[in-house]
Amino acid sequence: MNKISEVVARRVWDSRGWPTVEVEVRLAGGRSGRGIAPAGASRGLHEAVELRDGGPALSGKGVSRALAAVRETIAPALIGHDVADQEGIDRLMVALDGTPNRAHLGGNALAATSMATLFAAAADAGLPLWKYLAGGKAVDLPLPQIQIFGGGAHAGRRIDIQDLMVIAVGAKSFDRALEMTCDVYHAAGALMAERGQLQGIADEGGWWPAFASNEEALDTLVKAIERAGFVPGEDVAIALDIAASEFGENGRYRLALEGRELDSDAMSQMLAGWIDRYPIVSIEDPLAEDDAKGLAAFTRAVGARVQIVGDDFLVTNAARVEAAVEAKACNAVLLKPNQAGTVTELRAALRAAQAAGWGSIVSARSGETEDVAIVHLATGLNAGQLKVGSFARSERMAKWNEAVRIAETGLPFRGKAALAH
Ligand code: 2PG
Ligand code: MG
Repeated sequence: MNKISEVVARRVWDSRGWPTVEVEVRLAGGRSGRGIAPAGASRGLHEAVELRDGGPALSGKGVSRALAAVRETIAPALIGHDVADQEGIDRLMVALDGTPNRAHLGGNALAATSMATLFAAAADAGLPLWKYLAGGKAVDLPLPQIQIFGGGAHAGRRIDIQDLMVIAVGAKSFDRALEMTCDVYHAAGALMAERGQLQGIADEGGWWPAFASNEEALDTLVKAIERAGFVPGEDVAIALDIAASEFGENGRYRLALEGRELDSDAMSQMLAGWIDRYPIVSIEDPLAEDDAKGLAAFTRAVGARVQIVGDDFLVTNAARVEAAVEAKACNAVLLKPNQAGTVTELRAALRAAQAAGWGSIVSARSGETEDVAIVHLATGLNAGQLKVGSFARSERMAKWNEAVRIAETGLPFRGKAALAH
C-alpha cells in the first residue's frame, strides 16, 4: 500500500488548441502518475458534464473551475488514500460531486484525476499500465479502427457522416494492421490530390472531406483501399461513425449535404443500402441517441451482419448498456473515459457489454493530447478494439506508437475476431 501525498492540477492545451485539465497524483516515495482530460465535439446528451468557465475569456472554454474542483475538493479528500484503491477513490469522487452527471466537479476534473491515480498505482507497482490492469490475466492487442476521412462536427459539417474509418480485417498482426492503414491513408490522400480535392485534414487527422455526397466519400474510400493494393472487405473493410445525433432528433434526420430529410425508417434503409453496397463491418451511432426504437429495429435488420456500436446512445454507462442489451439495440459499446468520468464506471460499462457477448471499443475524443491512457485501457482490460482517430497528427500517433511498444512484448493480436456480429 502506498499513500497519495499530493494531487496537482494544471491547465494544459489540447489538439484543437483549447485548454484542458491535467492532474498529477504523487505518492509518498516519489512515484507519480498523470492524466489529461480529452474533449469531444460531438458529445452525447447523457455524458458527464465537461466543466468550462464560460464568459468571454478563451471563448468560454477556460478550465479554472475544473482545476479549482481538483485543488479544493478532490485533492484534500484523496491525500492519504491508498493509491491502489481505484474503486474507492472513484466512488469517493462521484460522491463528492453529488450530481447524476458530474456537473458539480466536472467530468473533465474527474477523468483526469481517475486516470492519474491509475497511472500512479501502476508506477507504484513497477508495471506498465496495461499489465497492471490485466492483473495476470491473458489479454490481446486491440483491433484498430482508423479514420481516413473526417466529417460531421470534426470538419465543419462538410459531409454528414462523421468518421469514415478502415479496419484491416486481413491483418495477422497489430504492426501489419498499421502498415496496411498507412498505405490506405496515403492512397486516399493521393486520390484527393489528383482530383483537386485535397484540402488538408480534419480534427482527428483524417483527410478533409471535399465530397459532393456521403456516397462519394464511401466510393473514394473503396478506391483508396484498391489503390493501396488491397481487396475491399477481405483485406481492409470500412467502419463508419454516423454520429446521427448531430443531425437527427425526434425521429427526423436532416442530411444537409444532400438536402434531404428522412424519418427513422428511411434513415435505416439508406444505411442498410450502404451495408449492401460497401464492405462495411462496423457502424456507430447509426441513429440518434433519442431513437432507441430505431436502433433496435436497425439492429434487428442488420445486427447479424455488422457491428452496431453505441456511443452517444450509451455514453460509457453500465445502466444504459444493460437497458440496450435488454432492448436488443446495438451489439457493441464505445468506451470513453471522460464520457463516464471515472475508470471504475468505464470498467462497469465494459463488464455489462462483455456479459452480453457484445463487442467493445475503447475510444479517443476528437480533442486529444499526448496522453496514451486509452491504449493501455484497451489492451489491459482486453476490450478487443481501439479507436484513436486517423493516422496523422502527433496526438493520434502517440497512441499508435504506444501500441507498437506494447505489441513488442509479444501479446497476441485478436484481429477481426474482436468484431461483434
Ligand atoms: C466520436 C468521437 C471520436 P467526439 O464520436 O466517436 O470520433 O468524437 O470526441 O467529438 O465525440
Ligand atoms: Mg462516435
